[in-house]
Amino acid sequence: MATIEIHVPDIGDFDEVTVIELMVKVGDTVRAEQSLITVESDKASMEIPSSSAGVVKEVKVALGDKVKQGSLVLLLEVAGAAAAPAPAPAAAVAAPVAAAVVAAAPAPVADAASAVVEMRVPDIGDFKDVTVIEILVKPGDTVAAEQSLITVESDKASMEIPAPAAGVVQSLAIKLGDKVNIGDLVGMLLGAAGASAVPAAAVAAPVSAAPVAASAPVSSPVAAPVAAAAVPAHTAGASVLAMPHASPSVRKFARELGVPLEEVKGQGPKGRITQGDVQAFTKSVMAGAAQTKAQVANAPKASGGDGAALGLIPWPKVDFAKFGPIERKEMSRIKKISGANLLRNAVMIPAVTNHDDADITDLEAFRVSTNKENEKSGVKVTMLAFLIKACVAALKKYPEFNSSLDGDAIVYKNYWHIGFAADTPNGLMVPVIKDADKKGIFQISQEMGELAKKARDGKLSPAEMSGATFTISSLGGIGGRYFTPIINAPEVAILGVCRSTMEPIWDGKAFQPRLTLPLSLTWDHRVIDGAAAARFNVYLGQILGDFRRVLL
Ligand code: CAO
Repeated sequence: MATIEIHVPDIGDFDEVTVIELMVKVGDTVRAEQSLITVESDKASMEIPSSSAGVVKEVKVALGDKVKQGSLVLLLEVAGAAAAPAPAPAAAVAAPVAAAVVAAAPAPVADAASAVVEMRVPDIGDFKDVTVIEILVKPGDTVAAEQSLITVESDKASMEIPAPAAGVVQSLAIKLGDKVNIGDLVGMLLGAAGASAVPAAAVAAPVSAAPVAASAPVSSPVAAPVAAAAVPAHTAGASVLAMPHASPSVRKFARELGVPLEEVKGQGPKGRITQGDVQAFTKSVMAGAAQTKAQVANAPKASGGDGAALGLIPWPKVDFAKFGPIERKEMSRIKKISGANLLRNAVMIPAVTNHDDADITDLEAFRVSTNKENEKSGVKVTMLAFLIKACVAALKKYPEFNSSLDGDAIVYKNYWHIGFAADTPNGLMVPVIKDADKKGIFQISQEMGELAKKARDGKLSPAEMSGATFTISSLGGIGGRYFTPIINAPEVAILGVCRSTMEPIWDGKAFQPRLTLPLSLTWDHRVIDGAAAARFNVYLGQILGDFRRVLL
Protein backbone atom coordinates (compact mmCIF):
# COMPACT_ATOMS: atom_id res chain seq x y z
CA MET A 1 0.00 0.00 0.00
CA ALA A 2 1.19 3.50 -0.77
CA THR A 3 -0.34 6.88 -0.18
CA ILE A 4 -0.54 9.36 -3.00
CA GLU A 5 -1.69 12.95 -3.05
CA ILE A 6 -4.47 14.01 -5.38
CA HIS A 7 -4.09 17.61 -6.46
CA VAL A 8 -6.27 19.99 -8.40
CA PRO A 9 -5.08 19.57 -11.95
CA ASP A 10 -4.71 22.19 -14.61
CA ILE A 11 -7.91 24.18 -14.65
CA GLY A 12 -6.95 26.49 -17.39
CA ASP A 13 -7.01 30.16 -16.81
CA PHE A 14 -8.97 30.11 -13.59
CA ASP A 15 -7.03 31.26 -10.59
CA GLU A 16 -9.37 30.13 -7.89
CA VAL A 17 -12.47 27.99 -7.94
CA THR A 18 -14.78 27.09 -5.08
CA VAL A 19 -15.34 23.57 -3.77
CA ILE A 20 -19.10 23.14 -3.95
CA GLU A 21 -19.52 19.42 -3.52
CA LEU A 22 -17.54 16.65 -1.81
CA MET A 23 -18.41 13.44 -3.59
CA VAL A 24 -16.34 11.05 -1.47
CA LYS A 25 -15.48 10.64 2.20
CA VAL A 26 -12.74 8.97 4.22
CA GLY A 27 -12.88 5.20 3.76
CA ASP A 28 -14.55 5.32 0.33
CA THR A 29 -13.09 3.14 -2.37
CA VAL A 30 -12.74 5.06 -5.61
CA ARG A 31 -12.02 4.06 -9.17
CA ALA A 32 -9.56 5.80 -11.42
CA GLU A 33 -11.38 8.72 -13.10
CA GLN A 34 -14.14 8.70 -10.48
CA SER A 35 -15.18 12.23 -9.55
CA LEU A 36 -13.95 13.34 -6.12
CA ILE A 37 -15.13 16.91 -5.76
CA THR A 38 -17.03 19.47 -7.81
CA VAL A 39 -15.56 22.91 -8.22
CA GLU A 40 -17.15 25.92 -9.72
CA SER A 41 -16.22 29.28 -11.05
CA ASP A 42 -18.68 31.88 -12.21
CA LYS A 43 -18.38 30.46 -15.72
CA ALA A 44 -18.76 26.72 -15.43
CA SER A 45 -18.63 23.78 -13.12
CA MET A 46 -16.62 20.62 -13.30
CA GLU A 47 -15.80 17.53 -11.40
CA ILE A 48 -12.23 16.70 -10.40
CA PRO A 49 -11.54 13.03 -11.00
CA SER A 50 -9.16 10.72 -9.20
CA SER A 51 -5.99 9.86 -11.09
CA SER A 52 -5.86 6.37 -9.54
CA ALA A 53 -8.01 3.74 -7.93
CA GLY A 54 -7.68 3.48 -4.15
CA VAL A 55 -9.21 4.19 -0.76
CA VAL A 56 -9.70 7.76 0.50
CA LYS A 57 -7.44 8.22 3.53
CA GLU A 58 -7.88 11.91 4.23
CA VAL A 59 -9.90 14.69 2.58
CA LYS A 60 -7.92 17.92 2.55
CA VAL A 61 -10.61 20.31 1.31
CA ALA A 62 -13.91 21.47 2.78
CA LEU A 63 -17.04 22.88 1.19
CA GLY A 64 -16.53 26.51 0.31
CA ASP A 65 -12.73 26.27 0.14
CA LYS A 66 -11.07 28.13 -2.69
CA VAL A 67 -8.67 25.93 -4.60
CA LYS A 68 -6.45 26.33 -7.61
CA GLN A 69 -4.18 24.26 -9.74
CA GLY A 70 -1.91 22.21 -7.48
CA SER A 71 -4.08 22.46 -4.33
CA LEU A 72 -4.13 19.23 -2.35
CA VAL A 73 -7.56 17.57 -2.59
CA LEU A 74 -7.08 14.34 -0.68
CA LEU A 75 -4.75 11.49 0.23
CA LEU A 76 -5.44 8.20 -1.44
CA GLU A 77 -4.17 4.80 -0.42
CA VAL A 78 -3.33 2.85 -3.52
CA ALA A 79 -2.21 -0.71 -4.03
CA GLY A 80 1.39 -1.29 -5.04
CA ALA A 81 4.41 0.89 -4.60
CA ALA A 82 3.25 4.08 -6.20
CA ALA A 83 5.46 6.99 -5.37
CA ALA A 84 4.04 9.36 -2.78
CA PRO A 85 3.51 12.19 -2.55
CA ALA A 86 3.35 13.06 -6.20
CA PRO A 87 1.12 15.65 -7.72
CA ALA A 88 -1.14 14.11 -10.30
CA PRO A 89 -0.14 15.17 -13.73
CA ALA A 90 -2.44 17.99 -14.57
CA ALA A 91 -3.00 16.94 -18.09
CA ALA A 92 -4.22 13.54 -17.05
CA VAL A 93 -6.96 14.67 -14.71
CA ALA A 94 -7.96 18.17 -15.46
CA ALA A 95 -11.44 19.11 -16.45
CA PRO A 96 -10.79 22.71 -17.31
CA VAL A 97 -13.65 24.93 -16.45
CA ALA A 98 -13.42 27.10 -19.46
CA ALA A 99 -11.46 29.05 -21.87
CA ALA A 100 -8.57 26.92 -22.87
CA VAL A 101 -6.79 28.45 -25.74
CA VAL A 102 -5.81 25.93 -28.30
CA ALA A 103 -4.53 26.48 -31.71
CA ALA A 104 -6.13 23.45 -33.26
CA ALA A 105 -9.65 24.83 -33.59
CA PRO A 106 -10.32 26.20 -37.01
CA ALA A 107 -11.17 29.87 -36.85
CA PRO A 108 -14.59 30.82 -38.14
CA VAL A 109 -14.56 31.46 -41.81
CA ALA A 110 -15.82 34.92 -42.58
CA ASP A 111 -16.81 35.80 -46.07
CA ALA A 112 -16.15 39.49 -46.41
CA ALA A 113 -18.75 40.10 -49.11
CA SER A 114 -21.69 38.36 -47.52
CA ALA A 115 -20.31 38.40 -43.98
CA VAL A 116 -21.44 34.80 -43.56
CA VAL A 117 -19.57 33.19 -40.70
CA GLU A 118 -19.31 29.50 -40.00
CA MET A 119 -20.02 28.64 -36.39
CA ARG A 120 -17.92 25.63 -35.46
CA VAL A 121 -17.21 23.64 -32.33
CA PRO A 122 -14.01 25.05 -30.93
CA ASP A 123 -11.30 23.12 -29.13
CA ILE A 124 -12.93 20.94 -26.51
CA GLY A 125 -9.74 19.40 -25.36
CA ASP A 126 -9.26 15.73 -25.34
CA PHE A 127 -12.89 14.85 -25.65
CA LYS A 128 -14.56 13.18 -28.53
CA ASP A 129 -18.22 12.88 -29.32
CA VAL A 130 -19.73 15.20 -26.72
CA THR A 131 -23.51 15.35 -26.82
CA VAL A 132 -25.55 18.38 -27.77
CA ILE A 133 -28.02 18.63 -24.86
CA GLU A 134 -29.49 22.05 -25.49
CA ILE A 135 -29.92 24.31 -28.48
CA LEU A 136 -30.27 27.86 -27.29
CA VAL A 137 -30.88 29.66 -30.59
CA LYS A 138 -32.87 29.13 -33.76
CA PRO A 139 -32.56 30.42 -37.32
CA GLY A 140 -33.54 34.06 -37.44
CA ASP A 141 -32.32 34.82 -33.89
CA THR A 142 -30.04 37.79 -33.48
CA VAL A 143 -27.08 36.90 -31.32
CA ALA A 144 -24.31 38.89 -29.72
CA ALA A 145 -20.68 37.83 -30.01
CA GLU A 146 -20.01 35.14 -27.40
CA GLN A 147 -23.67 34.53 -26.77
CA SER A 148 -24.23 30.84 -26.07
CA LEU A 149 -25.48 28.82 -29.04
CA ILE A 150 -25.60 25.26 -27.76
CA THR A 151 -24.75 23.31 -24.62
CA VAL A 152 -22.64 20.21 -24.89
CA GLU A 153 -21.95 17.77 -22.14
CA SER A 154 -19.72 14.90 -21.22
CA ASP A 155 -20.02 12.88 -18.06
CA LYS A 156 -17.69 15.24 -16.24
CA ALA A 157 -18.57 18.76 -17.31
CA SER A 158 -21.01 20.92 -19.22
CA MET A 159 -20.29 23.96 -21.26
CA GLU A 160 -21.86 26.25 -23.71
CA ILE A 161 -20.49 26.97 -27.11
CA PRO A 162 -20.65 30.69 -27.81
CA ALA A 163 -21.18 32.57 -31.07
CA PRO A 164 -17.93 33.59 -32.69
CA ALA A 165 -19.38 36.95 -33.75
CA ALA A 166 -22.49 39.07 -33.56
CA GLY A 167 -25.08 38.47 -36.25
CA VAL A 168 -28.22 36.65 -37.26
CA VAL A 169 -28.36 32.85 -37.11
CA GLN A 170 -28.93 31.74 -40.68
CA SER A 171 -29.08 28.00 -40.20
CA LEU A 172 -28.23 25.29 -37.71
CA ALA A 173 -26.34 22.17 -38.68
CA ILE A 174 -26.86 20.20 -35.46
CA LYS A 175 -29.81 18.82 -33.53
CA LEU A 176 -30.38 17.65 -29.96
CA GLY A 177 -28.57 14.44 -29.18
CA ASP A 178 -25.97 14.86 -31.93
CA LYS A 179 -22.42 13.94 -31.01
CA VAL A 180 -20.00 16.68 -31.94
CA ASN A 181 -16.24 17.11 -32.08
CA ILE A 182 -13.81 19.93 -32.53
CA GLY A 183 -14.34 21.69 -35.83
CA ASP A 184 -17.88 20.40 -36.43
CA LEU A 185 -20.22 22.91 -38.02
CA VAL A 186 -22.82 24.27 -35.58
CA GLY A 187 -24.46 26.56 -38.09
CA MET A 188 -24.10 29.63 -40.28
CA LEU A 189 -24.21 33.19 -39.03
CA LEU A 190 -24.96 36.23 -41.12
CA GLY A 191 -22.53 38.63 -39.48
CA ALA A 192 -23.49 42.18 -38.67
CA ALA A 193 -21.66 44.82 -40.66
CA GLY A 194 -18.21 45.13 -39.31
CA ALA A 195 -18.64 42.17 -37.00
CA SER A 196 -15.39 40.48 -36.38
CA ALA A 197 -15.21 36.82 -35.71
CA VAL A 198 -13.88 35.81 -32.36
CA PRO A 199 -11.10 33.32 -32.90
CA ALA A 200 -12.32 29.88 -32.12
CA ALA A 201 -9.43 29.36 -29.78
CA ALA A 202 -10.81 31.99 -27.46
CA VAL A 203 -14.15 30.41 -26.94
CA ALA A 204 -13.73 26.77 -26.13
CA ALA A 205 -14.38 25.32 -22.72
CA PRO A 206 -12.87 21.87 -22.57
CA VAL A 207 -15.36 19.38 -21.32
CA SER A 208 -13.14 17.28 -19.16
CA ALA A 209 -9.75 15.93 -18.53
CA ALA A 210 -8.40 17.64 -21.55
CA PRO A 211 -4.74 18.28 -21.87
CA VAL A 212 -4.61 22.01 -22.29
CA ALA A 213 -2.00 24.67 -22.26
CA ALA A 214 -2.17 26.01 -18.73
CA SER A 215 -0.37 29.14 -19.61
CA ALA A 216 -2.69 30.14 -22.40
CA PRO A 217 -4.04 33.61 -21.78
CA VAL A 218 -7.73 34.19 -22.10
CA SER A 219 -8.87 37.70 -22.48
CA SER A 220 -12.60 37.36 -22.31
CA PRO A 221 -15.13 35.19 -20.55
CA VAL A 222 -15.80 32.34 -22.84
CA ALA A 223 -17.74 29.36 -21.66
CA ALA A 224 -21.09 30.25 -20.22
CA PRO A 225 -21.91 28.74 -16.85
CA VAL A 226 -23.63 25.40 -16.67
CA ALA A 227 -26.36 27.10 -14.73
CA ALA A 228 -27.31 29.15 -17.74
CA ALA A 229 -28.03 26.20 -19.92
CA ALA A 230 -31.75 26.69 -20.15
CA VAL A 231 -31.71 30.44 -20.54
CA PRO A 232 -33.22 31.59 -23.80
CA ALA A 233 -30.56 33.09 -25.98
CA HIS A 234 -31.71 36.67 -25.68
CA THR A 235 -31.58 36.64 -21.87
CA ALA A 236 -28.55 34.50 -21.37
CA GLY A 237 -26.32 36.96 -19.61
CA ALA A 238 -28.89 38.46 -17.30
CA SER A 239 -30.57 35.36 -16.03
CA VAL A 240 -27.64 33.13 -15.44
CA LEU A 241 -27.91 33.06 -11.68
CA ALA A 242 -31.61 32.30 -11.71
CA MET A 243 -31.17 29.08 -13.61
CA PRO A 244 -30.74 25.54 -12.28
CA HIS A 245 -27.46 25.19 -10.62
CA ALA A 246 -26.16 21.63 -10.68
CA SER A 247 -23.11 19.62 -11.54
CA PRO A 248 -22.98 17.68 -14.82
CA SER A 249 -23.53 14.34 -13.11
CA VAL A 250 -26.61 15.68 -11.29
CA ARG A 251 -27.95 17.11 -14.55
CA LYS A 252 -27.41 13.77 -16.23
CA PHE A 253 -29.10 11.97 -13.33
CA ALA A 254 -32.09 14.34 -13.55
CA ARG A 255 -32.33 13.82 -17.30
CA GLU A 256 -32.32 10.05 -16.90
CA LEU A 257 -35.24 10.29 -14.47
CA GLY A 258 -37.04 12.88 -16.56
CA VAL A 259 -36.88 15.38 -13.70
CA PRO A 260 -37.27 19.03 -14.79
CA LEU A 261 -34.21 20.47 -13.05
CA GLU A 262 -35.55 24.01 -13.16
CA GLU A 263 -38.37 22.92 -10.82
CA VAL A 264 -36.06 21.35 -8.22
CA LYS A 265 -35.16 23.46 -5.21
CA GLY A 266 -31.45 23.18 -4.49
CA GLN A 267 -30.50 22.66 -0.86
CA GLY A 268 -26.77 22.73 -1.49
CA PRO A 269 -24.49 25.72 -0.98
CA LYS A 270 -25.75 28.79 -2.86
CA GLY A 271 -28.90 26.90 -3.78
CA ARG A 272 -27.02 24.25 -5.70
CA ILE A 273 -29.08 21.21 -6.72
CA THR A 274 -27.60 17.96 -5.43
CA GLN A 275 -28.40 14.38 -6.35
CA GLY A 276 -30.29 14.16 -3.03
CA ASP A 277 -32.47 17.12 -4.09
CA VAL A 278 -33.36 15.36 -7.36
CA GLN A 279 -34.17 12.16 -5.44
CA ALA A 280 -36.30 14.05 -2.89
CA PHE A 281 -38.17 15.82 -5.73
CA THR A 282 -38.81 12.50 -7.46
CA LYS A 283 -40.06 10.94 -4.24
CA SER A 284 -42.47 13.77 -3.51
CA VAL A 285 -43.87 13.66 -7.07
CA MET A 286 -44.25 9.88 -6.86
CA ALA A 287 -45.99 10.20 -3.49
CA GLY A 288 -48.38 12.75 -4.95
CA ALA A 289 -47.13 15.48 -2.59
CA ALA A 290 -45.88 17.61 -5.47
CA GLN A 291 -46.63 18.02 -9.16
CA THR A 292 -44.36 19.02 -12.00
CA LYS A 293 -45.47 21.94 -14.15
CA ALA A 294 -46.13 19.48 -16.96
CA GLN A 295 -48.43 17.45 -14.72
CA VAL A 296 -50.33 20.57 -13.72
CA ALA A 297 -50.63 21.65 -17.35
CA ASN A 298 -51.91 18.20 -18.34
CA ALA A 299 -54.30 17.84 -15.41
CA PRO A 300 -57.96 17.72 -16.29
CA LYS A 301 -59.51 21.15 -16.25
CA ALA A 302 -62.40 21.92 -13.90
CA SER A 303 -64.65 22.22 -16.93
CA GLY A 304 -63.63 18.79 -18.15
CA GLY A 305 -61.10 20.00 -20.72
CA ASP A 306 -62.34 19.03 -24.15
CA GLY A 307 -63.24 15.46 -23.21
CA ALA A 308 -60.75 14.14 -25.75
CA ALA A 309 -58.81 12.22 -23.08
CA LEU A 310 -61.99 10.22 -22.40
CA GLY A 311 -62.74 9.68 -26.06
CA LEU A 312 -65.75 11.99 -25.81
CA ILE A 313 -67.02 14.45 -28.35
CA PRO A 314 -65.62 17.97 -27.81
CA TRP A 315 -67.13 20.31 -25.24
CA PRO A 316 -69.69 22.53 -26.99
CA LYS A 317 -68.31 25.92 -27.93
CA VAL A 318 -71.08 28.48 -27.89
CA ASP A 319 -70.90 32.21 -28.44
CA PHE A 320 -73.22 33.05 -25.54
CA ALA A 321 -73.09 36.76 -26.38
CA LYS A 322 -75.09 35.96 -29.51
CA PHE A 323 -78.10 35.27 -27.32
CA GLY A 324 -77.85 38.10 -24.81
CA PRO A 325 -75.50 40.14 -22.63
CA ILE A 326 -72.87 38.15 -20.76
CA GLU A 327 -70.12 38.69 -18.20
CA ARG A 328 -67.06 36.44 -18.07
CA LYS A 329 -65.25 35.86 -14.77
CA GLU A 330 -62.22 33.70 -14.09
CA MET A 331 -62.97 30.93 -11.57
CA SER A 332 -61.34 31.20 -8.14
CA ARG A 333 -58.22 29.13 -7.52
CA ILE A 334 -60.14 26.95 -5.06
CA LYS A 335 -62.93 26.31 -7.55
CA LYS A 336 -60.40 25.32 -10.21
CA ILE A 337 -58.63 22.90 -7.87
CA SER A 338 -61.77 21.41 -6.36
CA GLY A 339 -63.37 21.21 -9.81
CA ALA A 340 -60.53 19.09 -11.19
CA ASN A 341 -60.70 16.83 -8.12
CA LEU A 342 -64.47 16.46 -8.31
CA LEU A 343 -64.29 15.62 -11.99
CA ARG A 344 -61.68 12.91 -11.40
CA ASN A 345 -63.69 11.46 -8.52
CA ALA A 346 -66.95 11.53 -10.46
CA VAL A 347 -65.38 9.87 -13.50
CA MET A 348 -63.22 7.29 -11.77
CA ILE A 349 -65.39 6.05 -8.91
CA PRO A 350 -68.31 3.71 -9.62
CA ALA A 351 -70.43 5.58 -7.11
CA VAL A 352 -73.94 4.71 -5.92
CA THR A 353 -76.14 6.82 -3.64
CA ASN A 354 -78.63 5.39 -1.12
CA HIS A 355 -81.27 7.72 0.27
CA ASP A 356 -82.86 7.20 3.66
CA ASP A 357 -84.55 9.10 6.50
CA ALA A 358 -83.72 9.29 10.18
CA ASP A 359 -86.19 10.19 12.93
CA ILE A 360 -84.39 12.91 14.90
CA THR A 361 -87.39 14.18 16.90
CA ASP A 362 -85.90 13.29 20.28
CA LEU A 363 -82.34 14.21 19.29
CA GLU A 364 -83.46 17.65 18.10
CA ALA A 365 -85.30 18.19 21.41
CA PHE A 366 -82.13 17.21 23.26
CA ARG A 367 -80.03 19.52 21.05
CA VAL A 368 -82.34 22.48 21.67
CA SER A 369 -82.38 21.94 25.44
CA THR A 370 -78.61 21.44 25.53
CA ASN A 371 -78.08 24.72 23.72
CA LYS A 372 -80.43 26.47 26.18
CA GLU A 373 -78.56 25.06 29.17
CA ASN A 374 -75.22 26.10 27.71
CA GLU A 375 -76.24 29.42 26.29
CA LYS A 376 -73.49 31.22 28.19
CA SER A 377 -70.72 28.95 26.90
CA GLY A 378 -70.87 30.66 23.52
CA VAL A 379 -70.72 27.29 21.75
CA LYS A 380 -73.80 26.46 19.71
CA VAL A 381 -74.41 22.80 18.99
CA THR A 382 -75.92 22.03 15.55
CA MET A 383 -77.16 18.71 14.21
CA LEU A 384 -73.88 18.30 12.32
CA ALA A 385 -71.92 17.66 15.53
CA PHE A 386 -74.29 14.79 16.43
CA LEU A 387 -74.04 13.49 12.87
CA ILE A 388 -70.25 13.37 13.16
CA LYS A 389 -70.49 11.31 16.35
CA ALA A 390 -73.17 9.05 14.87
CA CYS A 391 -71.07 8.49 11.74
CA VAL A 392 -68.03 7.53 13.81
CA ALA A 393 -70.17 4.84 15.50
CA ALA A 394 -71.39 3.56 12.12
CA LEU A 395 -67.87 3.64 10.66
CA LYS A 396 -66.62 1.57 13.58
CA LYS A 397 -69.38 -0.98 13.01
CA TYR A 398 -68.78 -1.03 9.21
CA PRO A 399 -65.01 -0.45 8.84
CA GLU A 400 -65.00 -0.69 5.02
CA PHE A 401 -66.61 2.78 5.00
CA ASN A 402 -63.50 4.08 6.81
CA SER A 403 -61.07 2.64 4.27
CA SER A 404 -59.25 3.56 1.06
CA LEU A 405 -58.37 1.64 -2.06
CA ASP A 406 -54.66 1.13 -2.72
CA GLY A 407 -54.26 -0.82 -5.94
CA ASP A 408 -55.78 -4.21 -5.25
CA ALA A 409 -55.68 -3.74 -1.47
CA ILE A 410 -58.10 -2.04 0.90
CA VAL A 411 -56.48 0.07 3.61
CA TYR A 412 -58.57 0.07 6.81
CA LYS A 413 -57.85 3.04 9.05
CA ASN A 414 -57.91 2.80 12.81
CA TYR A 415 -58.50 6.49 13.24
CA TRP A 416 -61.64 8.45 12.59
CA HIS A 417 -61.01 11.88 11.07
CA ILE A 418 -64.23 13.36 9.73
CA GLY A 419 -64.21 16.00 6.99
CA PHE A 420 -67.14 18.39 6.61
CA ALA A 421 -67.91 20.39 3.48
CA ALA A 422 -67.91 24.12 4.17
CA ASP A 423 -69.40 26.67 1.84
CA THR A 424 -67.05 29.67 1.45
CA PRO A 425 -67.14 32.78 -0.75
CA ASN A 426 -64.30 31.24 -2.79
CA GLY A 427 -65.84 27.81 -3.15
CA LEU A 428 -66.13 24.49 -1.40
CA MET A 429 -63.54 23.53 1.24
CA VAL A 430 -63.37 20.45 3.44
CA PRO A 431 -61.80 21.01 6.89
CA VAL A 432 -61.23 17.91 8.99
CA ILE A 433 -62.13 17.14 12.62
CA LYS A 434 -59.27 14.90 13.67
CA ASP A 435 -59.90 11.97 16.06
CA ALA A 436 -63.61 12.68 16.22
CA ASP A 437 -64.05 9.41 18.15
CA LYS A 438 -62.13 10.89 21.09
CA LYS A 439 -64.01 14.19 21.20
CA GLY A 440 -67.32 15.19 22.76
CA ILE A 441 -70.15 17.09 21.09
CA PHE A 442 -69.08 20.45 22.55
CA GLN A 443 -65.46 20.10 21.47
CA ILE A 444 -66.54 19.01 17.98
CA SER A 445 -68.97 21.96 17.74
CA GLN A 446 -66.31 24.41 18.87
CA GLU A 447 -63.68 23.05 16.44
CA MET A 448 -66.21 23.03 13.61
CA GLY A 449 -67.00 26.69 14.26
CA GLU A 450 -63.32 27.62 14.25
CA LEU A 451 -62.50 25.58 11.14
CA ALA A 452 -65.57 26.88 9.25
CA LYS A 453 -64.51 30.46 10.05
CA LYS A 454 -60.95 29.79 8.91
CA ALA A 455 -62.34 28.25 5.71
CA ARG A 456 -64.46 31.32 5.00
CA ASP A 457 -61.48 33.60 5.72
CA GLY A 458 -59.25 31.52 3.42
CA LYS A 459 -56.94 30.69 6.33
CA LEU A 460 -57.15 26.90 6.51
CA SER A 461 -53.76 25.21 6.52
CA PRO A 462 -53.19 22.13 4.32
CA ALA A 463 -52.91 20.06 7.53
CA GLU A 464 -56.40 21.18 8.57
CA MET A 465 -57.78 19.87 5.27
CA SER A 466 -55.99 16.55 5.09
CA GLY A 467 -56.29 13.08 6.55
CA ALA A 468 -60.09 12.70 6.44
CA THR A 469 -61.39 9.12 6.49
CA PHE A 470 -65.03 10.03 5.74
CA THR A 471 -66.82 13.26 4.83
CA ILE A 472 -70.20 14.77 5.64
CA SER A 473 -71.75 17.38 3.41
CA SER A 474 -74.58 19.14 5.22
CA LEU A 475 -77.02 21.39 3.44
CA GLY A 476 -79.27 21.29 6.48
CA GLY A 477 -78.83 24.99 7.18
CA ILE A 478 -80.03 25.80 3.68
CA GLY A 479 -82.73 23.36 2.60
CA GLY A 480 -83.49 20.68 0.04
CA ARG A 481 -84.46 17.02 0.36
CA TYR A 482 -81.82 14.68 -1.06
CA PHE A 483 -78.77 15.02 -3.27
CA THR A 484 -75.92 12.87 -4.57
CA PRO A 485 -72.63 14.04 -3.05
CA ILE A 486 -69.38 13.17 -4.84
CA ILE A 487 -66.92 11.04 -2.88
CA ASN A 488 -63.84 12.87 -1.68
CA ALA A 489 -61.15 10.44 -2.91
CA PRO A 490 -59.29 8.55 -1.58
CA GLU A 491 -62.18 8.14 0.86
CA VAL A 492 -64.79 5.58 -0.19
CA ALA A 493 -68.00 7.14 1.09
CA ILE A 494 -69.64 10.47 1.86
CA LEU A 495 -72.84 11.36 3.67
CA GLY A 496 -75.06 14.12 2.33
CA VAL A 497 -77.60 15.61 4.74
CA CYS A 498 -80.46 17.96 3.96
CA ARG A 499 -82.87 19.97 6.04
CA SER A 500 -85.04 18.10 8.51
CA THR A 501 -88.80 18.49 8.14
CA MET A 502 -91.78 17.42 10.18
CA GLU A 503 -93.33 14.38 8.47
CA PRO A 504 -96.45 12.34 9.21
CA ILE A 505 -95.09 8.92 10.15
CA TRP A 506 -97.45 5.93 10.51
CA ASP A 507 -96.90 4.19 13.87
CA GLY A 508 -99.26 1.29 13.11
CA LYS A 509 -102.30 3.03 14.49
CA ALA A 510 -102.03 6.64 13.46
CA PHE A 511 -99.83 9.19 11.75
CA GLN A 512 -97.46 10.86 14.19
CA PRO A 513 -95.59 14.12 13.50
CA ARG A 514 -91.89 13.19 13.51
CA LEU A 515 -88.87 15.34 12.66
CA THR A 516 -87.26 13.56 9.73
CA LEU A 517 -83.70 14.04 8.52
CA PRO A 518 -83.01 13.13 4.87
CA LEU A 519 -79.74 11.21 4.42
CA SER A 520 -77.91 10.50 1.15
CA LEU A 521 -74.98 8.10 1.36
CA THR A 522 -72.72 7.87 -1.71
CA TRP A 523 -70.32 4.93 -1.71
CA ASP A 524 -67.63 3.38 -3.87
CA HIS A 525 -69.00 0.13 -5.31
CA ARG A 526 -65.48 -1.26 -5.71
CA VAL A 527 -65.13 -1.42 -1.93
CA ILE A 528 -68.69 -1.44 -0.61
CA ASP A 529 -71.71 -3.52 -1.57
CA GLY A 530 -75.26 -2.23 -1.78
CA ALA A 531 -76.36 -4.36 1.18
CA ALA A 532 -73.59 -2.92 3.38
CA ALA A 533 -74.61 0.60 2.35
CA ALA A 534 -78.23 -0.07 3.28
CA ARG A 535 -77.11 -1.53 6.65
CA PHE A 536 -74.89 1.51 7.29
CA ASN A 537 -77.80 3.89 6.66
CA VAL A 538 -80.21 1.85 8.79
CA TYR A 539 -77.73 1.74 11.67
CA LEU A 540 -77.01 5.48 11.32
CA GLY A 541 -80.75 6.16 11.42
CA GLN A 542 -81.11 4.00 14.55
CA ILE A 543 -78.36 5.89 16.37
CA LEU A 544 -79.78 9.26 15.38
CA GLY A 545 -83.17 7.98 16.57
CA ASP A 546 -81.74 6.92 19.90
CA PHE A 547 -78.12 7.79 20.72
CA ARG A 548 -78.09 5.25 23.59
CA ARG A 549 -77.53 2.60 20.91
CA VAL A 550 -73.91 3.79 20.61
CA LEU A 551 -73.36 2.23 24.03
CA LEU A 552 -74.57 -1.23 22.95
N1 CAO B 1 -82.09 20.45 9.44
C1 CAO B 1 -82.64 21.59 9.89
N2 CAO B 1 -81.92 22.64 10.32
C2 CAO B 1 -80.58 22.54 10.26
C3 CAO B 1 -79.95 21.39 9.82
C4 CAO B 1 -80.76 20.31 9.40
N3 CAO B 1 -80.23 19.18 8.94
N4 CAO B 1 -78.62 21.59 9.88
C5 CAO B 1 -78.42 22.83 10.34
N5 CAO B 1 -79.61 23.40 10.59
C6 CAO B 1 -79.83 24.71 11.12
C7 CAO B 1 -78.94 24.99 12.28
O1 CAO B 1 -79.45 24.48 13.48
C8 CAO B 1 -78.90 26.48 12.26
O2 CAO B 1 -80.11 26.96 12.79
P1 CAO B 1 -80.22 28.32 13.66
O3 CAO B 1 -79.70 29.39 12.76
O4 CAO B 1 -81.62 28.39 13.99
O5 CAO B 1 -79.34 28.09 14.84
C9 CAO B 1 -78.93 26.81 10.77
O6 CAO B 1 -79.45 25.66 10.13
C10 CAO B 1 -77.57 27.12 10.14
O7 CAO B 1 -76.66 26.07 10.46
P2 CAO B 1 -75.18 26.19 9.95
O8 CAO B 1 -75.13 25.86 8.53
O9 CAO B 1 -74.64 27.51 10.35
O10 CAO B 1 -74.38 25.14 10.85
P3 CAO B 1 -74.06 23.64 10.55
O11 CAO B 1 -73.27 23.18 11.72
O12 CAO B 1 -75.24 22.87 10.21
O13 CAO B 1 -73.09 23.66 9.26
C11 CAO B 1 -71.27 24.27 7.88
C12 CAO B 1 -71.83 24.27 9.29
C13 CAO B 1 -69.93 24.95 7.86
C14 CAO B 1 -71.13 22.85 7.38
C15 CAO B 1 -72.27 24.99 6.96
O14 CAO B 1 -72.35 26.35 7.34
C16 CAO B 1 -71.98 24.92 5.51
O15 CAO B 1 -71.08 25.54 4.98
N6 CAO B 1 -72.80 24.11 4.80
C17 CAO B 1 -72.69 23.97 3.36
C18 CAO B 1 -71.99 22.70 3.00
C19 CAO B 1 -72.00 22.52 1.50
O16 CAO B 1 -71.80 23.44 0.74
N7 CAO B 1 -72.25 21.29 1.07
C20 CAO B 1 -72.39 20.99 -0.30
C21 CAO B 1 -71.18 20.31 -0.75
S1 CAO B 1 -71.39 19.60 -2.31
O17 CAO B 1 -71.28 20.87 -3.25
